[in-house]
Amino acid sequence: MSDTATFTVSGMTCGHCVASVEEEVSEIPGVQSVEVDLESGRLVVVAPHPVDPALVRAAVDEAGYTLHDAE
Ligand code: 9UX
Repeated sequence: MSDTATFTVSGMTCGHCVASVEEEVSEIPGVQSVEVDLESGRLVVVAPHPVDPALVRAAVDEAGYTLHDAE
């Protein structure tokens, strides 16, 4: 079993931005996979249990971008 959470990230403009977000979010304990789509800003986080959105927000902040709830 796993939980998938989807968010939107704003401020990314290049592949390095995407890599930074993926790296930071991947460091959240328990996270199994992270996918970021540059064009849409879609961030998909998969973990065994729901990840605290505050942790995702902090990780995205750390990378230098802004997290929004998925639309
Ligand atoms: Mo380069 Mo992407 O500064 O922000 S990593 S455009």
